[in-house]
Amino acid sequence: MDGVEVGPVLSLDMLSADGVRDGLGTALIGQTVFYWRSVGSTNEEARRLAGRGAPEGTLVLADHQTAGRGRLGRRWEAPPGSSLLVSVILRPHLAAPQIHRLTMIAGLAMAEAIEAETGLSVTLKWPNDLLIGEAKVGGILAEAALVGDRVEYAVVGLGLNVNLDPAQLPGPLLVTATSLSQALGRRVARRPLLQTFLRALERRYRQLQAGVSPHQEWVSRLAMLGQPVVVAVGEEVLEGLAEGVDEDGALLLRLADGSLRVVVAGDVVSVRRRVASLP
Ligand code: BT5
Repeated sequence: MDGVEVGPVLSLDMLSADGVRDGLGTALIGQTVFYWRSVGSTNEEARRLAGRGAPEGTLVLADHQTAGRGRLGRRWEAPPGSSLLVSVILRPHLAAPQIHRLTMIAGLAMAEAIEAETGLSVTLKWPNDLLIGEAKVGGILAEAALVGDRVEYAVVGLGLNVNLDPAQLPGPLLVTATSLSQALGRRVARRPLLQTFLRALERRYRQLQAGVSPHQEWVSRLAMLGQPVVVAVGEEVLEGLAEGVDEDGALLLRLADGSLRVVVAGDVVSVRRRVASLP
């Protein structure tokens, strides 16, 4: 036979608007799907669509981004076809400071989906990373348009390294990043994983809208609580004990002078290992 045989794994890996809707079984998330082979940023597209009145639950999906974004203007890197690059438009009943709850439910939903589809264990790293072991496998970027103190709409973007070798990523990410295929030693079909994620996200979003807080479950998945950490907050570098996180996702950091610092946004740059002293 000439040509490349499209085996079951390969065809389930292919993304399309119809393919994602097929057998999805949600009532809200993914009822409207926009798919691009290549786009600037799915979050940018979702914001544009939301501003023009796109319905809640609209999903924006791409196989490649030319300007994929992380927080604070950072880049999200993904070779074409290697990843899940998705953004969901939501119109939650939340006050502005509660927006991080969307990052919590997206992280929990994706962790649950990865575990169900692959058996891999996933932890979450404050404020918005998904980890396998100590390496970053995915990240979440939740953005909101505000009217006063209320969220008019939110876009929850998620990038997940599915089938990639971290050596394909720029320099330093070789050591800090991983992918599902690297952790498993085999490729993973993206479509079933995406559908499982969307179902989990819908369930968790409905609970959130009904007033159920994801905080406790999020805390139980966080990688570094109770440990000494180094946190970058803009130009400032803070060292302390990661004592907890509050309901809105801020990190509670106990500093060396005994005071408690509430860190609303920042990055944990390292987790200090305790070195057991020798007798
Ligand atoms: C994030 O930001 O981790 C959120 C990433 C969200 C990306 C999705 S993709 C779909 C949607 N559309 C978008 O335009 N964005 C969202 P942050 O915590 O700021 O982390 C960014 C940092 O992660 C970068 O500065 C790199 O160090 C690292 N990084 C970039 N690409 C990576 C990758 N593929 N795997 C692991 N780490 C990566």
